[in-house]
Amino acid sequence: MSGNNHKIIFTGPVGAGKTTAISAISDIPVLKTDENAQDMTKKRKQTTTVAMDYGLLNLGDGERIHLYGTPGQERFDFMWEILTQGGLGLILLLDNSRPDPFKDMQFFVNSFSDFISDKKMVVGITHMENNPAPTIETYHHHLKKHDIKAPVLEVDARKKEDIETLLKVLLYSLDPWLGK
Ligand SMILES: Nc1nc2c(ncn2[C@@H]2O[C@H](COP(=O)(O)OP(=O)(O)OP(=O)(O)O)[C@@H](O)[C@H]2O)c(=O)[nH]1
Ligand SMILES: [Mg+2]
Repeated sequence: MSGNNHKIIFTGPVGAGKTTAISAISDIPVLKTDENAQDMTKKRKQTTTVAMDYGLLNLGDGERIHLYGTPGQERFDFMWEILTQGGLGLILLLDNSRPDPFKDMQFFVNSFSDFISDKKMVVGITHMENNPAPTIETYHHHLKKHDIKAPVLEVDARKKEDIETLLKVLLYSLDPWLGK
């Protein structure tokens, strides 16, 4: 993408809130590819993304942010590389209520390591209001241990202002003019 069009990718495990977050901030009805969830996923929620989400955010002055969400399930990981092409930055959402969110973080950081190595990433931790542990500081610690520089914020994917803040932090780290 070029000019005034920018592409941001949301990724993370099942139920972290990727589809919800894109829906919270998109200026257009989100293109979703949710299907009824089966087996393990169904225990957590009814539907799951099988290909991608797409939303659009107009920043004004003709600047447009194209928002792409990946499926969380590993069996759809063939979409991950396709969806990152031409992207400027990555928003990694992690669900603090999952059994081992650090393992999730490690898994996604590894899966997107090529992208992260020359692009920016921010991390949003969801479901914290009911699951205060692990803390944001512990996430910082883990990232530092792996020599990864990325801001970590508590967010609720259902709250527009939370996702706007997360996106702003990412855009600001990419280009202070975009993050204004
Ligand atoms: N309590 C709580 N619920 C949240 C929070 N963030 C998101 N949710 C809910 O968690 C669920 C997330 O579902 P999705 O948005 O479908 O998750 P996803 O990451 O797109 O999942 P897949 O497409 O299956 O990979 C929704 O029911 C949201 O309303 C949060 O911070 N707290
Ligand atoms: Mg989804």
